[in-house]
Amino acid sequence: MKKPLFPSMDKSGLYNYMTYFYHTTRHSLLAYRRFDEFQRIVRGRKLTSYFQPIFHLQNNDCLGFEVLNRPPISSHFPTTESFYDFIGYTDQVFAFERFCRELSLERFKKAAVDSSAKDAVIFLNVHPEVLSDSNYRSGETLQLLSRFGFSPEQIVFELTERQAVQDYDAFERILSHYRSQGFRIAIDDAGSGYNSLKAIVSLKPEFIKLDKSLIRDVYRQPNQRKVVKLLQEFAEASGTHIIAEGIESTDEISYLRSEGIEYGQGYALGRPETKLQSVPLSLASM
Ligand SMILES: [Ca+2]
Repeated sequence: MKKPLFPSMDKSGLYNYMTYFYHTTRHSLLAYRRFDEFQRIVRGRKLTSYFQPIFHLQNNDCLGFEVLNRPPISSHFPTTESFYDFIGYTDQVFAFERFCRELSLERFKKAAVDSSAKDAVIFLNVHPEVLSDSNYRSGETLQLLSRFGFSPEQIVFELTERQAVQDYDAFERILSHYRSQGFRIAIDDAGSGYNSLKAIVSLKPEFIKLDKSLIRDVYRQPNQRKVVKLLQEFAEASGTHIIAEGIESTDEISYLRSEGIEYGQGYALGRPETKLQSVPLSLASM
């Protein structure tokens, strides 16, 4: 009797195929369920908008608020990061950003009622590619602002280096268009990698937000102190404002104040809240 060339082939081939089929089906099903959950969150406007204050470290004035939109925690999205990572893999990035822009402004307006904060600067996180989207360039954001009674001078777009810009010359031209309308730009997470430094030099932002990894225990970390000093000198020479992010202790506040760092944001000053907090938590007691 003729023996099969590879006796185990048939059996393991079928097994491998079934395993592959099982995993891809399960994966697709999971992706479908997550997409369904994502749509449910958007349609039901189930994101919560938080406002984290940014203060002048020298005189305690509130400069403005960064808006953070967070989804409800669920088994499909156990963290905010997992929710935003998922959107990045879908074709919904632009539509979702547009939705968030509107949600952020609407809720800020609501939160600012009966508050002196209605003229505060509003920091919005945006995907660099969204700014290149023709809908935005044709004035959709301006229409949105006038609907809620805000001016472009109140808006700062925060660009993170996590979504790196490819063509800086082209992007700089897009930013010029926004600047001519009064909008300003912040480079987020600055000092956390090479791209943020390139963005700072190429895009000439109005604000540089120093990454929390530079700020953590900065007063006792000589290398971090040097980088902060360097960025501070660069900012002063180029007319840019510095915002130290992720400030969590009074020692960090004291050090940054003594070094003349202009603005600060972090838990030690104010947590992200659904209400507007325009007095710093710990600066007032110092
Ligand atoms: Ca940010």
